[in-house]
Amino acid sequence: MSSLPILDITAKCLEELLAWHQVHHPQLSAQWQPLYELRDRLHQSAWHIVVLGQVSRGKSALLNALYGEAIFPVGALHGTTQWPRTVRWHCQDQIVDLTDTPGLDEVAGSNRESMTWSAVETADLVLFVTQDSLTPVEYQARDRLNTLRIPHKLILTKADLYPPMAEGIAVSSTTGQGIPELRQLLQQWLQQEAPQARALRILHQASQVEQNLGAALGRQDTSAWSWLTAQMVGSLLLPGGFFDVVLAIISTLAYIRKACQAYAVPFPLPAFGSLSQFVLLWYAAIYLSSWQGLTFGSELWGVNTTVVLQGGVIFWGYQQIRRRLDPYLQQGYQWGHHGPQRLLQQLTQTRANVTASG
Ligand SMILES: Nc1nc2c(ncn2[C@@H]2O[C@H](COP(=O)(O)OP(=O)(O)OP(=O)(O)O)[C@@H](O)[C@H]2O)c(=O)[nH]1
Ligand SMILES: [Mg+2]
Repeated sequence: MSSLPILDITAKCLEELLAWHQVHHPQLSAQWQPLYELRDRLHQSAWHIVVLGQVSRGKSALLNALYGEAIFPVGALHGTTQWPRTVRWHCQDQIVDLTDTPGLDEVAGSNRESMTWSAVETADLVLFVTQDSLTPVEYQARDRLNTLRIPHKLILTKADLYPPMAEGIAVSSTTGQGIPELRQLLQQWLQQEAPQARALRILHQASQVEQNLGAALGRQDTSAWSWLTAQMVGSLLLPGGFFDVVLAIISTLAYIRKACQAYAVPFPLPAFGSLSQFVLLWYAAIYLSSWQGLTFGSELWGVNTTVVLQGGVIFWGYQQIRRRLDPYLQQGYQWGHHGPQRLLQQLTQTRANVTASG
């Protein structure tokens, strides 16, 4: 892997991806526009730390304790914080945007909860605040953080009132217990882990954008039906099995080429070898299905059985080709040298190696 700083490598990956989409997928720009926002987030100089938790857990009081001043309103009543608010904080030599958020479980607070999750979406680190044990709502929120791959630290507030849990960092905003240690821990995390965490998180989001785009490309590519129809009609008109197979070869190659163009992956695909085994068998089936001796006489209840059999074989073949082709198209598109998935895989692997050797 290159020695460029990790955020620069990631930014380069997104730049290449954007350039690629501008050329190949201008018609689907709405799908890949979010990549611009992700690229801009990579370059932000301030780290974004967001507090998350149920109402009255002491989220605002915790941020005040970290900041060293009472800047966020604190209150005994549920729902003191009603919308996210961000304050710039200097954690020694690191610049941080600290965001306070409304609680997760407010009565009739779904709007506030969605504001909270929007803030969390752009976080580099989440301080997940609880007290003495996790409630079902908190388990759900933690699962969601894990699914979104958002780095988080479990903070047990009100340590002056509650016994500590087995996991988590115990602090008290009232007595100041554990606050200097938490500041120290955050500073260390920002210095050592934040760049990689941001890069991985943004690549994960970028690969989701890519997946949605891949699905949109798949929906847009309806060329299989036109080639299928062309081949069916051609087979009806052409005299025998040999010509049917020639027609099948032409139409499948044209169809696969068209699908590759739609996904902007190279043709022929590297996976063409394994697909070709199926296609060869299918050509044989088309040839045999045109052979009168295989069918039960040429007419059954007034219907030409050769036509029905051959039509069925062609239809089935197209379905199978599409089924076999889709993963390769998606994979080639997703994991190609422009793909964030590939970089994500490399970075995760590098991290695993570093952890193993350390
Ligand atoms: N004893 C003790 N009380 C605390 C501590 N932290 C917060 N509190 C109290 O807990 C109550 C809620 O604190 P907040 O910081 O407003 O809680 P919040 O999670 O921001 O609440 P919402 O904004 O309503 O979601 C207030 O009465 C605080 O004084 C603590 O460490 N120890
Ligand atoms: Mg609050």
